Amino acid sequence: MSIGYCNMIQRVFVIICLLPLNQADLPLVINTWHFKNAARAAWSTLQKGGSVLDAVEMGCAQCELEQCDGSVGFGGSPDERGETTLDAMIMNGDTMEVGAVGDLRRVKNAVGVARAVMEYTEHTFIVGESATIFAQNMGFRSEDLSTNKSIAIFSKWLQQDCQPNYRKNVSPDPSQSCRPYKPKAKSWGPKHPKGNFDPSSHDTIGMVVIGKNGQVAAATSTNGATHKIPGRVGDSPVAGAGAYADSTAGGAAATGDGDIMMRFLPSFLAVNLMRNGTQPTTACEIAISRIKKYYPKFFGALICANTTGGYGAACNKLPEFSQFHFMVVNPPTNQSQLHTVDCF
Ligand code: SD4
Repeated sequence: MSIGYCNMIQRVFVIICLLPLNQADLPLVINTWHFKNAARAAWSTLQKGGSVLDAVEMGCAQCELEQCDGSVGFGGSPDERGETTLDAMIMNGDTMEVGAVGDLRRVKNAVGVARAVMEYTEHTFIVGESATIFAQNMGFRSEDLSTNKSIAIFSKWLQQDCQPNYRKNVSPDPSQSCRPYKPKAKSWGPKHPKGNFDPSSHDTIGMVVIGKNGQVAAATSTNGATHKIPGRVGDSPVAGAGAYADSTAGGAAATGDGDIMMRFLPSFLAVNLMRNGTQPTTACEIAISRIKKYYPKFFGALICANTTGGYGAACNKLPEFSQFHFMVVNPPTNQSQLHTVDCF
């Protein structure tokens, strides 16, 4: 064998050794917060031969059933009228199809309805009462989403003069009084008020699943912001904001103050950065930094994963939010593991 030939073999060997461990690190399930059973549900769906779409749907549906942290599913985040309404989306990174519902009423399985929008219509996003009618027609059960807990949260809020709320520049003074409100003529308040999102009580599930061959799906489900104005839809069901999936790059999902975050499409931005080779953690950090520049006190976090099984997360540091937890399942352990990232 000539020396040249040996060198070539050596080089090929080195190159093979340096390649990312694609197959070894995939499939991958990653989701926001400590929602372990959601990660498990997605993983077991994959193990049973389900697609990445089935996995993200089942993962988020698990949280809807469990009412994860009271922020997902029925019986949480009553609005100004005391009603719980749901937002959810699902995205297929192979076909770039999206199904989403916003302000969904009286149907518990919001991510299931989002999937139905994707599978049974040419639309992307259906909202409000019409989304409920669509869901009923598709065979979803219609039921009251209120619970004793959501009724108690609402009553307490009424007793404390509707504090906190999301109104501004209205009279009577929304920081002291309930509605009805009217627009205030002059002397509007600060441009970027702190916001009413309480990090301790807002935990949307956002999930990304990467299949063995790098297929990407993403989904979200939430009951949104507590005491929101009726009809308010957050970032979670908006493609590119709440989540994004692209099988040529990766997936991302957000949690936090959706009213602010949706203005920056952080999930889209992070996926686009990963497409250009940026590592997942850095992609998440850049997307968070973009928002931070305008809203330094916003509450939010992002999870990112690429098609070779790399993953990461980032969050905006606040006095009451210094670390963000997320779940990961991948080989070789096949176990759901809690990860923690320090916010910056
Ligand atoms: C929303 N982003 O409706 C959701 C809420 C959330 O962690 O994620 N909380 O704005």
